[in-house]
Amino acid sequence: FLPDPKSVAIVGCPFRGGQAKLGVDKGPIRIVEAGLPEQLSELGWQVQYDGHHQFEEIDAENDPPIGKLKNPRLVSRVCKAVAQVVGDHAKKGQLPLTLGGDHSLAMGTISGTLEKYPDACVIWVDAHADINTAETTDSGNIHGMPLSFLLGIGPKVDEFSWVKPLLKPHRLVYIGLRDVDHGERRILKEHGIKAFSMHEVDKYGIGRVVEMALDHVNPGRKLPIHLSFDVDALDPSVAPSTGTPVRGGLTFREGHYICESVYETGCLVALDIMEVNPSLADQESVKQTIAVGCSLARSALGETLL
Ligand code: 5AB
Ligand code: MN
Ligand code: MN
Ligand code: MN
Repeated sequence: FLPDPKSVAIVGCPFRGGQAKLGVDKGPIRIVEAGLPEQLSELGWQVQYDGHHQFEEIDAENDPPIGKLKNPRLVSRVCKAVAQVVGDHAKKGQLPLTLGGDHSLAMGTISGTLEKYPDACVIWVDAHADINTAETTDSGNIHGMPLSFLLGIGPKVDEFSWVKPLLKPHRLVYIGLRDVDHGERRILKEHGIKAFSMHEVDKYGIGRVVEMALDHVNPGRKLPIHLSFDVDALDPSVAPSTGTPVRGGLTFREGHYICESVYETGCLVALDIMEVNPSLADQESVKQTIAVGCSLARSALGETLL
């Protein structure tokens, strides 16, 4: 899908409005400081990095909840801007690599991808399903909801009417789930959305799981792939610095294996590395989590083991 020479555009998104914890907005800054742009050039990619995305400030007083949704105007405005930037890079034949920031941003990144590639499929690697609706959410945190908007599930929220419900349930697959809310379970069942939880990873091994996941969303390996990777899919011993860690996650190798396998399909057109929060945990853990964010991105962009 991408013209030669391959070109990646790093979209740094220092944003935390989709959840309550401070610090996740520092994730992209630390990942770039750790040398990701240079590492990707070394892999042979042309790298465009124009600094981090600047988001206009909306202060909390001007952004009261809409129903249960917190910071709705801020999240909506930021995601809309991200959709534009990601879509523009994709249209230029570049692979947008978005660094989060919290996972509400994926409402923007996937909207941007679908603008250029309407038949793209989404591989969502996460401990959580991020598919709550305005009705089912308990927390009101929009980072737990982006997929419901992209799929057009749940009550319409005017503020988010710009999000086109272009994602079809059979074009979405999960890997790594282990903390799914009740309402979310019902939605997954009702819409027949395929999910490989940690139970399936244990049962079949990551090799079979990735193969089955790809067979489901991309049977002939002919469709473009958007890979959205929440680092909390990894076990907290591997990626400790994240806002909503859940034990029993993917090993270091399992996470990288997913990225390597997606690269091998030759179909990857967009990548998100989300939810790295350098303000959580001790300095050693922070360094480790940032390094994992970088190495996941390198694996998805073709760093080979041999
Ligand atoms: B993340 C929870 N389901 O809706 C909610 O980190 C957690 O982007 C969402 O996966 C976690 O608040 C969102 C309880
Ligand atoms: Mn998560
Ligand atoms: Mn997530
Ligand atoms: Mn999280």
